[in-house]
Amino acid sequence: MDSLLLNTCVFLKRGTRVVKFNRRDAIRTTAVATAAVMAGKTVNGAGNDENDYQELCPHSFLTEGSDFYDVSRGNPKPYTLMGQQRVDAGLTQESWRLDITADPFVENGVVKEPASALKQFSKADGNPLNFKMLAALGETHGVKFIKAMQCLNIPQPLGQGLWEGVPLSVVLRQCGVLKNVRRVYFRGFHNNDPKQVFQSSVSYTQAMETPPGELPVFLAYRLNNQPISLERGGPVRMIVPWAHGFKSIKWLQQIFLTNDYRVNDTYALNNNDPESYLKTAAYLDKGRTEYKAGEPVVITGQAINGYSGLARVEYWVRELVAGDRRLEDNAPELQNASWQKCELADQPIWEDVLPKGTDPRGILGFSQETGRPISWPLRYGMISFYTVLKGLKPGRYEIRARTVDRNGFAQPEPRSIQKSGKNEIPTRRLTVV
Ligand SMILES: Nc1nc2c(c(=O)[nH]1)N[C@H]1C(S)=C(S)[C@@H](COP(=O)(O)O)O[C@H]1N2
Ligand SMILES: [Mo]
Repeated sequence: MDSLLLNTCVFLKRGTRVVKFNRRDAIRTTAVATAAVMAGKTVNGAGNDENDYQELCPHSFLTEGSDFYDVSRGNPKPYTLMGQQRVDAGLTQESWRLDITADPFVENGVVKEPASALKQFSKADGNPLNFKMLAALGETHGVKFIKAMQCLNIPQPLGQGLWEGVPLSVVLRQCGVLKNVRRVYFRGFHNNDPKQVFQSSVSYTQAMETPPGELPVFLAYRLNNQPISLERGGPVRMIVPWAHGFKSIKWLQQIFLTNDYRVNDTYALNNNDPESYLKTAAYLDKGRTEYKAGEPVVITGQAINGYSGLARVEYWVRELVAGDRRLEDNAPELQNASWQKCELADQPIWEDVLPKGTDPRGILGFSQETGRPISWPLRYGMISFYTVLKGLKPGRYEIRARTVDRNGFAQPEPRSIQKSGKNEIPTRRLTVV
């Protein structure tokens, strides 16, 4: 199995030797570890038995394209098209074409002047941008970085990839002088059906002026060092680093420059906040629901390092007694509970988790000198967390986890409104018998 599938934090100490597993091994090891734990042994190298290990981070660091949780509209979904239909839809590298056009839109009292671009690209005019042109820009201006994909509406990260492509600013510069452009829209292939259009946007400044140390919006054509599969939005997909998934438009075929400053992202029509940034939040893994007394209970999950950064992940064990109510996230019991710190996964051994031949010094967010990330966890990436509970008496329990961001806000705050990022406090229920 290829090195891509190596997990991040299954570096379980076996004496002084670090043992690494690929995912298939990890599944097997989980069984071994569970058996070890069931036998009442200790975990995480803290014990005196050198052969004990426990699976504390059951996630591969990079997610294979086919393993992402898929969130796709369209009927039929573009990736179900085969053969000639796929070519006709422009969904192969050879047939892919990109329009970049200016919107003539004006509206009395709202938008005074139409947007314009010195040069436009379009299929209609016989001069669209093609894959070769994009790849040529990538040779001199290419960027790559690691980003977690997370749907604003789903309480579980979709996956994390090493994305590679060309900054939107570089592509837009091919248009020469732009006038009256306040927003940049992108659309994918949607069966040529206006009702199916799913569009998203960034402001002109967000497209053109990446602050130092920040990550640019870009047109991606590689994922984990492979062409992006059609299922993952290839041949070319937009990636908006700081945003939830709905800004990262798949099957990209149109860029649309407009002077309409309003954020008319399709996602907003379902009451989602189109200007929300990736939310710092913890998501608990599912796990066993029953344990024997004396058996350690392993709690694992993943946290997104969102816009406001991640200070720590915490957990709270609530013992349930007869008559206990269901607690809302803002219940005083929760707010006054004694939250404890979870362990965060260490950095992986980069050469083991990156695709073969990837020089980490060339990844944005990594030092060009040392090849180590400038921050850990990675900006807009995710990190595994875990804790091992010991000595739980027989009873029923609820385990909760939450992040605390760099501003001191504990999840779900400051966004109690779930339409700006699904980040309720996750809860796992279990019984000790
Ligand atoms: N063209 C297009 N792009 C799209 C979507 C879509 O339905 N059509 N879904 C968006 C949403 S809501 C999310 S969360 C992400 C999901 O990306 P994934 O399927 O690669 O995990 O893609 C985004 N890009
Ligand atoms: Mo989404």
